[in-house]
Amino acid sequence: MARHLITSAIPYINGIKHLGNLVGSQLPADLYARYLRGRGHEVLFLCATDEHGTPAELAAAKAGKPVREYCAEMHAVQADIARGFRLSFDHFGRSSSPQNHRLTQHFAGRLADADLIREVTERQMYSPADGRFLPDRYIEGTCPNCGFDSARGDQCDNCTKQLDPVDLINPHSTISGSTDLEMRETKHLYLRQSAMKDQLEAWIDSKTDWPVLTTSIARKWLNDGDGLQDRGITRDLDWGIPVRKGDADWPGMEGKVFYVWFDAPIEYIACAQEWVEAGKGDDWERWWRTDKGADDVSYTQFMGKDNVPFHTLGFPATIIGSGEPWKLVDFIKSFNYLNYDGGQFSTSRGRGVFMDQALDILPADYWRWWLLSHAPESSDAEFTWENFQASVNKDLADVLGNFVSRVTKFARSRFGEAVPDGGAYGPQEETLIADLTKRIATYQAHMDAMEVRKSAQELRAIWVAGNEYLQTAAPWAAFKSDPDRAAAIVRLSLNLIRVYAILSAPFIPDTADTMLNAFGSAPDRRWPRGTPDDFTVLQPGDAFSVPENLFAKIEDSQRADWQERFAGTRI
Ligand code: B3M
Ligand code: ZN
Repeated sequence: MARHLITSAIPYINGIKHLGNLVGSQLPADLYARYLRGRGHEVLFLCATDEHGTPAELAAAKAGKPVREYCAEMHAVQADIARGFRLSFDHFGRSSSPQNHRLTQHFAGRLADADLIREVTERQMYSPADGRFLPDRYIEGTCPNCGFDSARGDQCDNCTKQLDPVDLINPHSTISGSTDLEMRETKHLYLRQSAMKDQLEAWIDSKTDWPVLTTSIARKWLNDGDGLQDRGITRDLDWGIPVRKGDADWPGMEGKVFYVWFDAPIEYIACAQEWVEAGKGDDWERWWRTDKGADDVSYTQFMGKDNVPFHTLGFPATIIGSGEPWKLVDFIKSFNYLNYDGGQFSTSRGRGVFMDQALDILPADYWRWWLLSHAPESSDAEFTWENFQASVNKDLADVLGNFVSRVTKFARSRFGEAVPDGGAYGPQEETLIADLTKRIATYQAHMDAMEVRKSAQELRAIWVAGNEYLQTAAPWAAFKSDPDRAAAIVRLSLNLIRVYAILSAPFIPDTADTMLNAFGSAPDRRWPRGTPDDFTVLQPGDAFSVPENLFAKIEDSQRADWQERFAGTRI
């Protein structure tokens, strides 16, 4: 038994996530967490909402709510949807928690003491009417390139040109509308990542087993142009973690907050503290402090590829730079993008299927299966309704659902609702068991390596093996001439349902529960190895019931209906 710390990239608070977000971090992290728990390991699986930054402030303003209230509400909404998808977080925290405030300020203090932070004086737009410096996105004006009249300070949405607020013609504050803007000097903090380049590079070089997608992105940032750049870690916003040096004020930094990407990864640690505070655990340090036992922990992070630089360089710079014995990540599993029906999923444009909408139309397991079995691992992947319908109908309904239904219904009709006896298993069963022993070992190897698609393929092959066995053994035919033989086949097949339930639970947890519940309230959930003893767990005489149909097929009319409903943009 080992200890595994698992974190998923923490989703932004500003709105409900789409299926592309889900499959890029939270869902595969959940798959891995459930698998490791199933194997009997000790797991701490953490996620949270990422609540700071301009997007949170803007979304709250759009919703007409104070940002604190907006974040609390959206956190509850996201937590509820996460439960709906059966994401089995041990804690779903908040980056705005007091724990994260303290810890972020603590790290900043340590980095300053280690001379890894420098103060930079910059000239920035100041709005006397608003009484504050304005971040780029809070300034709008006419684009000097195309003449579009509401270009943002950082970019023109019309011609996509990257802009600087000073480039804008007739700039104004989006808060007050004031055009009385002036350039003033202000100070910001920069994390001296450049001073840590060699250390970070050596660390990345030591990760020879990491996916190329992860290390190539890190190396690009380490060696692009002038090499690793120092990074601004403060912003002029109201909402965020106030800039302090540990417990002390930071002269000149009054009214500023830390940049969201500085405090968000620190929430991984703070979240473990929140977990303890919530009474769900009693010791967070044994997960996070290498001087308190975390040396034995294997730590895996899950994220989309756009998050990789912050996790391979930014956060490690914070951890290493602190000079304290914090746990560093052992493995980063990153994902490409999932596209939607010929284009991109887009939160800002409301394009695609969002998590709440998905659950409105079908149970979580349908989505979990499709998304995981099509995870964008080696390249970007695409969701189409045709493909979704085909996978659900073939894999779930025809293969797994059909097996369970045929076995239990046949068993009940011939032998009643108890496992029949029928004596010893024969050569057909031995062949099947030998095949399953191999396949389960392969499945485990893929799961251990977090090869999500390959794991799904092998699991499906394991389901197929059962169907093929049933087809050849043909208990309905045997029943006429040799009822004992039919009973033995049924006994094996009922045991196989239990084995399938446990193996499939990481992918389709609700269905797995339904399958296991067919055998009473407390069936043995020990992870199977596919050896003969797995097929004697359910004994002759043990009661079972016929579960309800596990999966309903998606009809062409439903598919067409959804295709149309989700063709446009979310309002
Ligand atoms: N919230 C970006 C994202 O959701 C960001 C991840 C933070 S992980 C510390 O893709
Ligand atoms: Zn423009």
